[in-house]
Amino acid sequence: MKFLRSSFFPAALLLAAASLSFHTTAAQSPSAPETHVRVNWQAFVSGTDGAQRLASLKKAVAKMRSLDTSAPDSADFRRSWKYWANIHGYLGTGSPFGTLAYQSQRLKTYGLEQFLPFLVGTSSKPGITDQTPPDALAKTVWATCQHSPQGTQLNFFGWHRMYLYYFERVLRWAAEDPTLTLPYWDYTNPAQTALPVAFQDDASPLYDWRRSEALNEGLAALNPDVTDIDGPLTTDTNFLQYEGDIERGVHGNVHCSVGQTCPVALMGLVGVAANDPIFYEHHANIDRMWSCWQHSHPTEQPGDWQNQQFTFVDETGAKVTRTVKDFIDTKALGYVYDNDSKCAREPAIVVAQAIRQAVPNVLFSVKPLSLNQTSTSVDVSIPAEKVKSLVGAKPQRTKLVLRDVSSVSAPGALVNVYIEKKGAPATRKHVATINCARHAARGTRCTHVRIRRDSPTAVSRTARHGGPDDNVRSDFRTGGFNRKAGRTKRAENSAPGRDSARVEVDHWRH
Ligand SMILES: [Cu+2]
Repeated sequence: MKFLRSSFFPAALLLAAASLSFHTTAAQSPSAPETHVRVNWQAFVSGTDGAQRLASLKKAVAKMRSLDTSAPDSADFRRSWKYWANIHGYLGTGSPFGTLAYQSQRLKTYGLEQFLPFLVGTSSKPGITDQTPPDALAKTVWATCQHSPQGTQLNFFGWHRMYLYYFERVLRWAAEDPTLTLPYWDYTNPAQTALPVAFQDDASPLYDWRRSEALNEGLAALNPDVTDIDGPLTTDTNFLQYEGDIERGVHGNVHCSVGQTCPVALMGLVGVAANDPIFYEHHANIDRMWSCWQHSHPTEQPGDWQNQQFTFVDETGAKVTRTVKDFIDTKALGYVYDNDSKCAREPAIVVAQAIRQAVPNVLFSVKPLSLNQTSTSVDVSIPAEKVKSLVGAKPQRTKLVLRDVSSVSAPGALVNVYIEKKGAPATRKHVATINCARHAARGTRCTHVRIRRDSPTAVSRTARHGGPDDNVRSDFRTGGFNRKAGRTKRAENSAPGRDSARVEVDHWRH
């Protein structure tokens, strides 16, 4: 084995068990003309029509934004970006979310005044302003999003499904594209936790500057731990419990992670969150989680919550009042998700098996590795005989495990982990960004950061099937917060020589 080291740089703080997997995502086309398929973002922008789909979505968002200044009593205003954000929530004297002054004071009270610019704007960037519903219809539909009022029936899923349904119709109108279908950001897949690239382009209508800086620049990804829904999906016993767990768990985690923290505008503050285009791809994934539950609980009895009614506007600007009951079956609404049957990372039964055979065969391990550099590499050479002796007819998985990743660095530093086939830099793949900013205090120790490789990618194939060329390189790089002039050097407080990780390759048999 060999360690490659390059130039020096204070490294990381790490932690949090990141469990990464690659999924192959085939682009799907709608199977029946009358049913639209909401696909994950990667599938949406891939394939022969990917560029056209993305262009269509951008056109729709740009068009809706262009209507923000329409006459307040016009149908166009009711198809505007602002109007749709306001349906979810707005700030103003008539809003349950209070006024701009109220939310500003709240940030100060919480000691979060450094985030005030995201709310009130800067000298060059406009901030949120107080809104007044222009008419009776706006008074009825604005700020009606349903979020859990402590233990009662929520209709968090129901209201948001209706909201996306009508929003999608407005998108189609705005794009002049009847095939445009809202994609979802599948951050529940650990391989898709980065903010989709199209949202990082500051010239795009999909961009907003009021997001976590590192996420918005592609320097960090969501912590896959906070986007894992296996718990609720496999152990919750009824719909309302699941709905609450999703809302308070992954839903809130993503809002707070994208929007710096909570309650910080945009995404971190419910009352203004829907101003950010990523809101809709986030909520499409939340809506899919409802479909996942429905798929695995086909006989669950309906509850009273299904009789609740909500009012929206449609793509013509007309008022529509609908009952949640009519939004239970997405197929009847004209859409399905490309995946609502394999929503857990580890099906419950496999988890149970894994626990039973809890001890993996360790194929390879290295001594603790110091991470206090810009780039730290380690070659992983798995003996061919050892692999051969373990490979059976049953499916195999090889996991690269970073054990005991620990740090005394200040929060905010990031370490990116890559894997490549030895001698073939073109196969390099980013497999994780390790970031403990919100989850760890100084000196926190973190164990078992697992990077799972189980898909037929160039890199993992060799590891999966074994063989004499089963050599990969694991590569740790600091996040690069200092890339732009004037940027806070968040990594500068880390402690050279004291951050470390141990690399092992485990071979699991199921
Ligand atoms: Cu939300």
